[in-house]
Amino acid sequence: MRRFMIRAFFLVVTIAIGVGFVVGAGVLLAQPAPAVQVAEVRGTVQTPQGELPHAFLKLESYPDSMQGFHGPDGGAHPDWVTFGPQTALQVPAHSLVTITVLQHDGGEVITNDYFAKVHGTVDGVAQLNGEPFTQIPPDTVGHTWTLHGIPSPDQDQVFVSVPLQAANEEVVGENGYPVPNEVTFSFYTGDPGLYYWNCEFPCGDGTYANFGGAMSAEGYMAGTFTVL
Ligand SMILES: [Cu+2]
Repeated sequence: MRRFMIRAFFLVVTIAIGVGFVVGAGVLLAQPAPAVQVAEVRGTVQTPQGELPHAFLKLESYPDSMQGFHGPDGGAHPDWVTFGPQTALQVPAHSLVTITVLQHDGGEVITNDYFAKVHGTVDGVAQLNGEPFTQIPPDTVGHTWTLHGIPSPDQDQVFVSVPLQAANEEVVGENGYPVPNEVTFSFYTGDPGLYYWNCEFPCGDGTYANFGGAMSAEGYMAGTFTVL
């Protein structure tokens, strides 16, 4: 009888562990995209600062939140403009970072044409569909990708800003959104620190001259930039 009890005990434990594995695997597989996009390092690159790791990030910007980053039903704000798939970004310290943005949204006149110009990138240029540029007409800005610090004596100051040319809304792609403009730019990171990025085009709701809503919401037009 005792032997039977022991066997029964181990059988129950074995089944419990098995069920735990299946449930655990199911939970893992059901997870949405990771909350943080960690830059993919592809080798090193020779720079004036020496040989540095070359890290890549890929983002997209959309005129609404229905493309899947916020769930199939668009999440809490289906009509908000958004970046994705993540807005929390992580890159290595002392590296060359290259960001590519697929810009699927239309655009209008930007409030301050300073943000129609490229700032803080390698050689002060960015690429628009493969062509180098330093500025775009201020009335054709879709969004901007603008990285900045907060005043702090404890970390390097960083400022990078690149205008993302408005997509032609007359030319619609397979996913129902305008065919994107591909904007690519590179910049160097320094010591570790926590920075923030956002869009400087007034694409949010009416609060604060269209700088409300999505404009001030992490996960939409704003995010973190962790240098590790
Ligand atoms: Cu924007």
